[in-house]
Amino acid sequence: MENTSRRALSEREFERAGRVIPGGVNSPARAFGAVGGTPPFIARGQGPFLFDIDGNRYIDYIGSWGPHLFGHGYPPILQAIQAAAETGTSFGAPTVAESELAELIISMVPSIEKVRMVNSGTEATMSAIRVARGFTGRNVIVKFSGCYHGHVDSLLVQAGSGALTLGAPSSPGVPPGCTADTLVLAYNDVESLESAFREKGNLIAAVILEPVVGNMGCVIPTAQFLKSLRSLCDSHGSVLIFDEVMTGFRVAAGGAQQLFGIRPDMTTLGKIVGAGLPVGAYGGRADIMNSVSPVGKVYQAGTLSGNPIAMAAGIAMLRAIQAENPYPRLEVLGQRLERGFLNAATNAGVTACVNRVGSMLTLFFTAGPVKDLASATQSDTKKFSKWFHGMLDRGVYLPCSQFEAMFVSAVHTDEQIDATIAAAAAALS
Ligand code: KE4
Repeated sequence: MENTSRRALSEREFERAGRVIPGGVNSPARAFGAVGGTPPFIARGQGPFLFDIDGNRYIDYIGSWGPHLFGHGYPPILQAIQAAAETGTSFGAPTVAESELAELIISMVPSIEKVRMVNSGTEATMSAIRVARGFTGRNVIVKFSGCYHGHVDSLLVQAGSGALTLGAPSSPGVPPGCTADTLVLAYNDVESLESAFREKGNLIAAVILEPVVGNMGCVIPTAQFLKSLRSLCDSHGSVLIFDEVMTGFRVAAGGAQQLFGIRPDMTTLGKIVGAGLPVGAYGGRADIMNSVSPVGKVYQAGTLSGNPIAMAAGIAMLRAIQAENPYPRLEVLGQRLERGFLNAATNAGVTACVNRVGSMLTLFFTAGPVKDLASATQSDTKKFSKWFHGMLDRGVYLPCSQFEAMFVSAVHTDEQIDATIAAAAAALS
């Protein structure tokens, strides 16, 4: 088993970074805030591995927080990026590649009839909400506690005091007016959803959710919850938005909507659709998407949207998915890991449960079941942090928070899964 506890260069670089970048990171999720210690500074990725600047090798279960379905440096994607870079980096004018990626997305996600590229998942959800509000002429947005949709002002909100009280900002810098029309409900809580629609149905522009949650750890929707979402949005003329930034092309070629057989009105995408380059996308019913400028009046724009290099990466990724159909393999690997983690926890006498959909999973340090934020936050985060560092020191790189999902790639091998399970057993004992 690797010993990767020596990270002197990363410690030095973390100090240096902290002098010029807030917290030394360009996204707080990477700062190890929830687990303490110093994040390894990465020199390169290759297949299922990350290598840090101290020369340590890790089996990677973050995959850049989701994008790397085929691991790091997957040749067809790398070649596509290199070839695109030869022709230029950005033109600010339409290119054929943008239509190619749009056509691929539409062919794989049938609920999407038209799609607009942006540069991140946040941009995708921010735009989708604006379009839903513009299309319906309504203001209220329903979201669920524990779901994260990027740092959109109107979605940085904590639940209002009463179940049906509109939200208050959860971050400084977000004026109360931005969240005054956001209603936060509990995930999987059909009753509160029904009463929200009874009370405010004619004001609700859209409901947005992660159709498999990654951002409170992996949490799976009940069939009844999904069914109620679809029927209540139908009966009240509200837009159902599936935020598939994480689940899109991850849990199935057609995302969670294909897995569960629920057709949303709009879908947001990110991560895998850009193969690790900055791509987000939002799309859905043509009648809704035709309200977007320049066809309609809802304004949305972006200098680098549809960037040719990012499009080439996304096209190569989706073509690889179509050619390789990685999902049966991802299911087998995910199952092995789930079983191995549960056996290791049982043998160590540690209370834990696992939620998993395909290659997306979370080991929660609680008996469970974990079905919403209240049950997820029952987890022992001290035990998680100790396990996280035990795994990192044994060469296994997990998401640095109990409330994140980990990802297996199609290029992880049985041997790496077994080494991960052995490390888990050692780190839990
Ligand atoms: P980005 O703006 O980070 O590309 O996407 C925002 C977003 C939207 N929707 C879902 C379901 C998401 O999971 C995300 C971003 N996910 C986090 C990890 N849970 C990104 C990690 C980070 O913020 O650095």
